[in-house]
Amino acid sequence: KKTNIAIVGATGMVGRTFLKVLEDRDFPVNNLYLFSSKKSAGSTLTFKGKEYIVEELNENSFDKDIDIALFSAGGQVSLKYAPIAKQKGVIVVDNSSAFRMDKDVPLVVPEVNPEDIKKHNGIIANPNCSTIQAVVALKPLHDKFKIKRIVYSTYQAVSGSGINGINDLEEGLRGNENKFYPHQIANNCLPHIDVFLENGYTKEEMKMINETMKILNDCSLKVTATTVRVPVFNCHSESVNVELEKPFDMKEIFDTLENADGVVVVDDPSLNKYPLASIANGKDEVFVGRIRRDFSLENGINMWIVADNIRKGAATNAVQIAEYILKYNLI
Ligand code: 2RA
Repeated sequence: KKTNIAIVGATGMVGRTFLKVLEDRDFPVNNLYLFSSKKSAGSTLTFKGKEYIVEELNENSFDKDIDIALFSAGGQVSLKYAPIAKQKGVIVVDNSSAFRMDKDVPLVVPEVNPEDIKKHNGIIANPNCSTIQAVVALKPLHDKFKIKRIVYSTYQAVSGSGINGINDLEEGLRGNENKFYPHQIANNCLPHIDVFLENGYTKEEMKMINETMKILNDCSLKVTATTVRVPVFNCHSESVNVELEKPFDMKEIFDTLENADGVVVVDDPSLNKYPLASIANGKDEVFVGRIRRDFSLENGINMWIVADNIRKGAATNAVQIAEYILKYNLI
């Protein structure tokens, strides 16, 4: 069904990738409206060979005939404009963290909990990139062996911070001062993504913990996280330790992951084969390897999970949600 799409934050890294993914997946776009801040308004972006002018976002932007609006312009823009769009009957897929933990806002990874899309009240939240790639691999294990506890250790690319992160790494590698990160990102791992909270964790770590429980719909899960910024331009890598309730043999674990929706297993140490950012870059799958038993637990495993944080971690996940909105005839 030909759909009228709006992109809010169209000139940002995720915004531009929304356009690319809509093209790659031949999403049935009818009218396309591009919105940005005043700073970027007036520029043009190309979609399917046609040029579109980026307009400045304002209160009347959603008076047009828009069916679905993809937002990726930061939490403040979402908090202000997503309710306006919703009020005009637009379904908002929001990539910011503004509404993710609202009880009446579904938090969705299509390979994990697509049915939750049907419960939307006008806004559907895209999870944090580092959470998305983890739950795609964890969901099939949870369904089959019931997860008891998860320990996340992430190695996150600078593209997660947008152009500021990329600039700091580029400049840092040239020996120039960083401007955005609190310390030099070149040749450093910064255990500091987003801001520190009273409990000693960062917002990024609490996002992974809280979002994992909501998406897997299981508040009995024990989850902890350490999220780290590393000098990699794109793709997040994650070491994930999982304690399962049920006993298993490793063949079952491999079979479960190899048959999991959205997962590609890359795992052959004898050939130095394991997931890498250079493999995941530009792709939409979640790459899983270094799959091995955790001998310190009764039923534990370790995994290494890598994905493109701008594509599957943000833009593609949101477009897949839009595809389900059509599939479920919600517009
Ligand atoms: C980051 N996950 O990597 C956060 C937001 N994209 O910075």
